[in-house]
Formats: sequence, C-alpha cells, structure tokens
Amino acid sequence: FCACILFGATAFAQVPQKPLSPPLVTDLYSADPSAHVFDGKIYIYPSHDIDAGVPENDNGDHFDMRDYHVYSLEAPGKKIQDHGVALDIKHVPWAGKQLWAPDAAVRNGTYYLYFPAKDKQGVFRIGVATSKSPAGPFQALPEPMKGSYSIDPCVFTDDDGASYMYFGGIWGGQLQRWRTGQYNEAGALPQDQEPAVGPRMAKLTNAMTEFAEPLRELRIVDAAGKELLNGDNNRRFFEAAWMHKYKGKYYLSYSTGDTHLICYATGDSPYGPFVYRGVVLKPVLGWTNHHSIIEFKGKWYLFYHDSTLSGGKTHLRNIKMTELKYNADGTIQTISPYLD
Ligand code: FUB
Repeated sequence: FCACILFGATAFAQVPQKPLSPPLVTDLYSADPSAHVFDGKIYIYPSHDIDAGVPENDNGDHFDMRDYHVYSLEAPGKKIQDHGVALDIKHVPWAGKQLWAPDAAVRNGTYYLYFPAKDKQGVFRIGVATSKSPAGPFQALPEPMKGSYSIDPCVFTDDDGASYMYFGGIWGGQLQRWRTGQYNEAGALPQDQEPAVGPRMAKLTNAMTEFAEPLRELRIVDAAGKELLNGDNNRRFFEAAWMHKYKGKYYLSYSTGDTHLICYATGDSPYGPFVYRGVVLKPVLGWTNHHSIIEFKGKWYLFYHDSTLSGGKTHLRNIKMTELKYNADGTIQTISPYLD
C-alpha cells in the first residue's frame, strides 16, 4: 500500500491482509503506546482515540481525545488488563482539548503521568498527574509544567537515577512556533536546506514535576556529523521521541511524520548528539506512526499502533506489540508491520 497521503486523509487505499501482530485492545481505540516495566509487569500508557466528529486537517484537530486508560500485561501473550479511566480532561483545570500521546515514570513510590493537551488558548503544554499506583487513577496538578510546550513527552530514567524528558512535534504539534524559545503563532519550519527542528529535552527535578535546567534542542546528525536537514523527510525528526538505553548507548527513536517511519539515532549521552542509524518500523496503516521500546525479562519489545481495527481510519487506532531484535553491532533490525 502507499503511504503518500496528507495528515488529514482518512486511510490508506487498502487494508493489509496479514498484520504482523494483533491489536492488544479491541473494545476501545488506542494509540501512541508508551510502555514501562513497573513492579515486574508491563504497563502501557496509550492515547484513547475517539471519533469526536471533528473534520480532518493537517493540524490533527481530528485527534480530539478526552481521557486516558492504563493497561497492564503480566507478560507478552497474556490477557491485557484495562485499569479503566486513569485521567479525564474534565479533571485537568488548565486543559482545553486534545489529550495526545502520554508517558509515565516512577520515583520513590509515586507514579507520574505526563500528557500533552492544548490549554484554553489553544497552545499545547505538558501536564503532570500523580498516583500511588502505576494503574492510576491519576490526579492532575493544577498548572502545566512551567516552560513546557508542544507534544509527545517521553521520560527516560538513566542508570544513575536521573530522569530526563524528551518532547516535541512539528506541524500540529506546534514545535515550529517555539524556534526562538518564545511562542510565535506564525513561526514556520526552516528552509529545506537548513537544519531540521530537533526534539527538546531537559533533566527533571527530583520532584519530577519541573524542568531542572534550561531546555535544549537535540542535534541529530548523519554519519559524517552533518545535521539532518529540514528537507530530509525520510530521516528528520517529526514527533514521538522515545529514549532507551542498550549496552551503554542512548537510542533516540522518533517518527518522521509525513514519511511515516520510526527511525532511530544513537549517542553516548542523554544529551546527544545522536547519529542517525536507520529505520525501526516501516509505515503502518493510518497516517501516524508512534511507538515505545522496552526490555522485559531479557527480550526487547516494540509497542506501536496502526488502524486495522477501524478499517484504516487514521484517528481510530489500536495498539500492538512485537519483539525487537538487535544485530551484533547494536543496530536494530527493521520491522515490517505487515507480512504481505
Ligand atoms: O495521538 C495524537 C498524536 O498523533 C500524537 O501525539 C502523535 O505522536 C501522533 O501519534
């Protein structure tokens, strides 16, 4: 099938016949799965897709989600458990609309849910909610994180216990409006021959609710050390940053958006720079591609989504998982989401 459609378009022409993996959840639509191992179990923090009747456009306004459910799995292949509504937008005082891709973290027995939403002025911010259980329910803080903007937070905790947030997304994710560090509604992407906009990141405070340092823009470079350009749509960052560590290296993976790939780049520090290494996941049915990568009992897994359950509706997705394998040199074996 062809991946060449606009962000707003409904579906690919054809539903692939042989998906690599079945949907994990079939009674609700779910997307953007951020997986973690907490208390020896896999917990999944996805978006909860609904059909809100909002017309499709390139800003992704049709992704008009209003709550989150948390899921858990005792082990891959076991029955998934739905822990119910973990957070509802009506209990987030600052949020206006669009609960997009969340993530979670734990510190000292408190679990933190990080989530993007548009504030009452229509500007994406990142909120935090807390719970004593990884399954929630979560209680939102009254304000978004100070200095936060854009979408798709990912919180990575390093071996030394320091936690870092990676975030951002261009187009509807508004990252191009923050290129100067200040909000500019007319802010545009760079020219094609200029370096692409990078994801933002910063260490978090011990309280996990604020940035502990000024935000940085990550550099993603090619093998020659040259920054990826804005016109390099097959490799440049678009949204859905995820960080994991394998054999001492930091792996930054992300979606290329309008070319529908999950790519990755590696580095020697959580701050980068990151060298582009290749493709983790080829395009899926539906416009968006969004994932997470975790280790569980010695094996590695990719969590991702597609739109098979809805017959290809791009805003009605379903989460999936499959094993992820490395080559001896640390490169990731590219995954094809369909067998035909
Ligand atoms: O689910 C809404 C948005 O679509 C996410 O925040 C993006 O990463 C894309 O998957």
